[in-house]
Order: sequence, then structure tokens, then C-alpha cells
Amino acid sequence: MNRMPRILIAARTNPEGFATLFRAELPEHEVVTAVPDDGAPTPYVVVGLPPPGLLASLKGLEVILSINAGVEHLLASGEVPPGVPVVRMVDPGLVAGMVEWVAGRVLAWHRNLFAYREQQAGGLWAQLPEMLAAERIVTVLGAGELGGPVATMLATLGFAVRTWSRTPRVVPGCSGFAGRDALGDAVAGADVLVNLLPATAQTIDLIDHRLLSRMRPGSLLVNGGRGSAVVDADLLRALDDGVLGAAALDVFRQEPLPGDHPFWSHPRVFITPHAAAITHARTSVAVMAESIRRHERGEPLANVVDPARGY
Ligand code: NDP
Ligand code: OXD
Repeated sequence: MNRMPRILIAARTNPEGFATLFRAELPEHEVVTAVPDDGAPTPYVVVGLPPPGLLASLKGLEVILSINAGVEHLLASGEVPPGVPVVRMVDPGLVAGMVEWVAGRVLAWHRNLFAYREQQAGGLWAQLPEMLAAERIVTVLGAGELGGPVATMLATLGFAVRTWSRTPRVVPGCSGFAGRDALGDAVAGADVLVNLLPATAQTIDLIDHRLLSRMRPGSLLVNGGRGSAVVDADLLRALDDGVLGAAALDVFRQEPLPGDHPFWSHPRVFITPHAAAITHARTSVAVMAESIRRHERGEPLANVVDPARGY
């Protein structure tokens, strides 16, 4: 008798929630949250950062389904068996979350909400100068699954949007820049810089004081990508010397952000705890189930990570 292909849910958060939805999506599969000691193969694993040794211990592993969009920790763990594809998370729930989070930060800053909050603390009633969205340039670093829809949303709100990517990308309504040589031009004169790049060897320390200085003085940095892209000391210097007006940060070089980090107490740094876009089981399970169906139909998998590229 043929065994049902096994799916191991090794997610640290809500494994039973994922398992229940997988059982409904793929009833012809065996869905487990711990591997039974029966020597049977486990072709699929759903995982974020795997516990040490887990992936190597799985017999007959065919596909790793990452519950995260960013896979730098998974790749750096050295736990991915050679030749086993990693499918990263591309999920409508994640896209919606990031679009909302970036929209919230950009609009709050654009409409002076942060500054009015300070005025409120002092009981001050005074209208601040306003600009039209069309008068503001927003540069989005990364024009992929998240950066693309974020750029589209900002363009729909009327901002003058530029995107920057590794290879040329067309995002309707936006000006596209590509490649390291075009970074300076992509950022020049921008009012808002949104980072949605993956963490790779090429993106580390990309956002330094020199790059921030190319923006319009008093501008906004929004980091929803990864903390490693930003040089923390340069960001603080840029806030203090007027190069930047504010920074909205969701991701950090070390997470959770250490209690003594100066970002916590800076009056113009707005922190969220890596919560910009979270993987919802109720949208992502359908996406992962479709990857499994494709694999079993012998079709190429979508959104496979290129380990050499790092994303
Ligand atoms: P994608 O792989 O779809 O897009 C990545 C984009 O970055 C692409 O446009 C790519 O260029 C560009 N890029 C990569 N390397 C470079 C480089 N060296 N120079 C210029 N551009 C580069 O990823 P997603 O949009 O799905 O996700 C982006 C990142 O967002 C994730 O890797 C993760 O770090 C972060 N994230 C954060 C979350 C949060 O809650 N804060 C939640 C989910 C993700 P090209 O198009 O040419 O390939
Ligand atoms: C991420 C995620 O990559 O939460 O940050 O998916």
C-alpha cells in the first residue's frame, strides 16, 4: 500500500494551526508536527529557522517550505541539505500587511502626525506646512513581491515613486532604477526611503550616512526589509544632524532590539517589533499547498531561493 506523503510542520509559532489547515487543503497527505519514529520518508517540511539537526535528520526530504519571505537565517544555518529546494514565502497576506504598514508610516509622516503628537504633548495648536503627495519623492529599495505592491500603492496615493532593484523591473506608474551604479540617482532628492531588500552580502550596510545625505534634508527612512541594510550609528547621526527627520523601523541588526539600544529612546525613531508583515496560516497554507501540488504534478516550483544570490 502506498504511504500518504508526509508534511512536517516545524513552525515555532502556531504549528497546530498550520497543521489543521494543511489537513483540510491536502487530505491525501499525512500532516504531523513531530516526526514519528517509523523510518518513513518526510518529503515536505514547513519551517522558519529549523532546530539544529532537524533537516539533516529527515529521510527523503524533497522540498523545504519557508514560512518566512526572508531566508538569510535559514541559508546561514548550514542546515539546508544540498540540492533540496527552499521555497520562500510569497503570500497575499504578507503583501497586504507590508503595504498597510508602509502606507501607515509614510502617511503619518507626510501628514505631520509625528510632529503634531509632539505639539499635543505641549498643548500647542499650530498648523504645520503641508505638501501634496505629488510633491514628495519616495524611493523604494527592492521591487519584488513586497516592494512592487508597496511602490504601486504609494504611486496610487499620488507620490512620485522610484524603485531600485538588482535587475531592471517595471512597476507601473513608477520610475525604475537598477544596479549599484544607479543607487545614488534613485535616492537623490528623495523625501522618503523605503527599504524592502533582502539581507544578502550585497545589501549589508547599504544605507549609510553618505546615502542618506543624498535625500532631501529632514526626510523619512522606513525600514521593513532587514536591519543589516542600515548602519545604525550612521542613522543616529543622520537623525541628529538633520539629514533625516524621522525613522520608522520594523527590523534590526539584533532582534529583539537590545534594551540599551539608543533607538529605543530616540524621539524620532518609531519602532515596531518585526511586525510589519506576518505570515498568517489562513492565507499562507493555500500557497504552500499549491507548491506541494505543483511538485507532485512534476511542474517547476515557484519562488525557489537561489542560494548563490542569497534570496
Ligand atoms: P523579493 O525577492 O521578491 O524581492 C527582493 C527585491 O530586492 C527584488 O526586487 C530584488 O531585485 C531586490 N534586490 C535584491 N538584492 C539586490 C541588490 N543587491 N541590489 C538591488 N536590488 C536588490 O523579496 P520580497 O519582496 O518578498 O521580500 C523582501 C524582503 O522583505 C525579505 O527578504 C525580508 O527580508 C523582508 N520582509 C520583512 C518582513 C517584515 O515583517 N518586516 C516580512 C516579510 C519580508 P530583482 O528584482 O532584480 O531580483
Ligand atoms: C520575514 C517574514 O521574512 O516574516 O521577515 O516573512
